[in-house]
Amino acid sequence: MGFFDNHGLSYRQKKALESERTTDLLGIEQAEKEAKIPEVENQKILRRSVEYGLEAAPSIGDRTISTFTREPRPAYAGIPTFLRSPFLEDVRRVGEYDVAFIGVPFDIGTTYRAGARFGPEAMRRISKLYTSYSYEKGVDLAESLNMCDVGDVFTIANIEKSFDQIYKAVSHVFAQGTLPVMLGGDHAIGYPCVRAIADVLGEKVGIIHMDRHLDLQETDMDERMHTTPWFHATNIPNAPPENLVQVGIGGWQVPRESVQNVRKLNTTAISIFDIERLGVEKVAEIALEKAWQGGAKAVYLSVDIDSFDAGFVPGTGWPEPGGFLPREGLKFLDLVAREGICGMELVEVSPPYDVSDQTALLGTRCIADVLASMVDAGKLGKKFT
Ligand SMILES: [Mn+2]
Repeated sequence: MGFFDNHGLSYRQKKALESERTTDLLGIEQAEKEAKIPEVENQKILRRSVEYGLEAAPSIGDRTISTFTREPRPAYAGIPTFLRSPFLEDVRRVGEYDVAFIGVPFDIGTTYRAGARFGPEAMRRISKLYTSYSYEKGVDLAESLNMCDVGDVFTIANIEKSFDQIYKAVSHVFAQGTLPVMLGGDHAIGYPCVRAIADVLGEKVGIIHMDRHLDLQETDMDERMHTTPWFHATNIPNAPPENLVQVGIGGWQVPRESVQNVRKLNTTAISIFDIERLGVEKVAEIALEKAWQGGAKAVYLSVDIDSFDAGFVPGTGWPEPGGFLPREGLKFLDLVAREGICGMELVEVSPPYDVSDQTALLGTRCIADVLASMVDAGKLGKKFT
């Protein structure tokens, strides 16, 4: 008998006895979850593409391929709508959908780099890289949601008139019971978007706002620029400042007037150091507690892409180092979305300053993840069933 007999079972033998341990892995769990997701809608899309786009040339073995692309393949082909959702030409029919993507090509509220008017276009284009299925979430959006892209709001070269247009567009979609998802656009749009939702809802709405900046000034350069939306949004009687939570704040671009308004208005500002100190889960818990307090009926989600560390988002109006890392930010969004939101905006993607579309891609990712988290948590599905 050698000394090794006292060492018990070898590593591999032990692992064989504990084979069920692999199910502790989320990666394996999600692979198993995939088996339960139907493929009905995806099959319909393929069949329709062959019908409308004609059968492929005889030499092509895969008969799901069509002559003209009418489905999400190849990624480099096709006319981009957001996440390949059908373009809804007749917006009077928006109530037939669970989710509507609304482009808001507006950047005259910017105080440094402009370019966010091209944000919707860039996010639509890069969103072609995404299938409808997310591995981590175990959700296939095509199977769970009816989504449409209603195109862009007709914005005008005038801030206040554009606000009126955005207000009308978001009100129309939200009043039909469809989740409005705004592709910004600079952050000034936050005010008309919240005003629309608060007016249609008629009950208290909370706001969760991810940003490096407070955006709480009354005016900037005498106008309601992208540094002002939350001052005006929290003036709406049923969107009170006590229910505004601002997460990720910090750095050298926060005007002192905004900071003074945190105290005056009694909003909740959560610094990026709080994320570091308390962790994402705890911060999300605090944010949800504050946003939903006092009988809030719904929570609106505003995501400024500059809340992420500037290294990940070069294509934005006011980049600031030290923000959320992508995995932290996405985790925070997951925790917020699971409780349900009534609308979302993704703002400040400025393609002229972007590198390899990475800012637009992260913006797209935030939106897709929020939708999948809501579906997974049962907060969104074929017309809320
Ligand atoms: Mn910002």
